[in-house]
Amino acid sequence: KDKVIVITGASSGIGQATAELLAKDGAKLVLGARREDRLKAIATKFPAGQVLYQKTDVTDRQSVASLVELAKNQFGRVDVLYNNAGLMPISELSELKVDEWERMIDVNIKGVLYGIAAVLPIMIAQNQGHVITTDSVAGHIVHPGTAVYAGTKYAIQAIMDGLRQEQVAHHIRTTMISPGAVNTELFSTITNPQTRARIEKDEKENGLAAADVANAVAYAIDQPDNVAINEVLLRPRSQKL
Ligand code: NJP
Repeated sequence: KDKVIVITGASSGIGQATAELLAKDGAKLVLGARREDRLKAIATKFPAGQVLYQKTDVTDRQSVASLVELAKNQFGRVDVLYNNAGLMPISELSELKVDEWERMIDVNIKGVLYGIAAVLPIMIAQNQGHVITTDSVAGHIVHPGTAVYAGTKYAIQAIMDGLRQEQVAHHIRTTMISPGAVNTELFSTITNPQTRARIEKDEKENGLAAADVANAVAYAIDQPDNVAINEVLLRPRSQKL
C-alpha cells in the first residue's frame, strides 16, 4: 500500500486515473509529463509530500532519469515504474507522415527504454521492482492506418518480455497493460481530420473509462511478490478486433 511508484504520462487519461487510484490507496507517487499544471492539480488533491511531480519529456533520456532520481532521492527506493506516456497519430503509410512516425517511435518505444534504463540499476540493487508499460490491443493486431502505432506497441511486447526473462533472478516483475478503446485525450494526436473524428466518436461512445484501466494496473501491483501478472488485455465488451 505504501509503494513508491513513478508514472509517466500522468497528466491525463489512464496515467491520471491510475495516479489518483493509487494515491487514494496510500502509494507514494512521482508523476511525470510535459503539462506541469495538470500534474500539480493532481498532486494538490492529496496530502503534502505524498504525490510529487516533475515536468518530464520522455523523449529526453536525461529528463526521464531525473524523474526517477526524484523518487529515489525523496522516498529512498523505487518499487514500480509505470511507463504510460504514449501518442497515437495514426495514418496510412501512403500519407507519408514521417514526422509522426518518428514521434511515435520516440515516445512509445524510446521513452519506455529510457524509463527502463533509469530504473534498472536501482531495481537490481534493491533486488526487487516492478516495471509496467501501457501496451495495447494494437500490440497484438494491426489494421490499415495503425501500422506504425501497432509497430511501436509490438516492439513493447518484445522489450518487456526480454526484460522479464533477463530479470527473473533480481525479482523484477513486468506487466503490460493492453487496452482496446479507452475514452481519453489520445485521439487528439491524430492529424487526419476524418480519422480523428471517427476515433473520437468511437472512444467517447464505446471506450472503457480510464478508471477501468487503472483498476487493471492496481490489480497487477497488488499481487503477492511471487505473482507476476505479465499482461492484462482488456477491451470494451462491444469491441470486436
Ligand atoms: O491518452 P492521453 P491515454 N513526454 O492522451 C503523455 C495507450 N493506449 O491515457 O506530456 C511525456 O490522455 C501526455 O502528457 P503531456 C497509449 O498508447 C490508449 O489513452 O502532458 N509525456 C499524457 O499524460 C498510451 O501509451 C488507448 O501531454 C508525454 C499521456 O502521455 C497510454 O495508453 C488504447 C509525452 C497520454 O495521455 C496512455 O494514453 C490503447 C512526452 N513526450 C492504448 N507525450 C486509448 N485511449 O484508446 C505524451 O490500446 N505524453
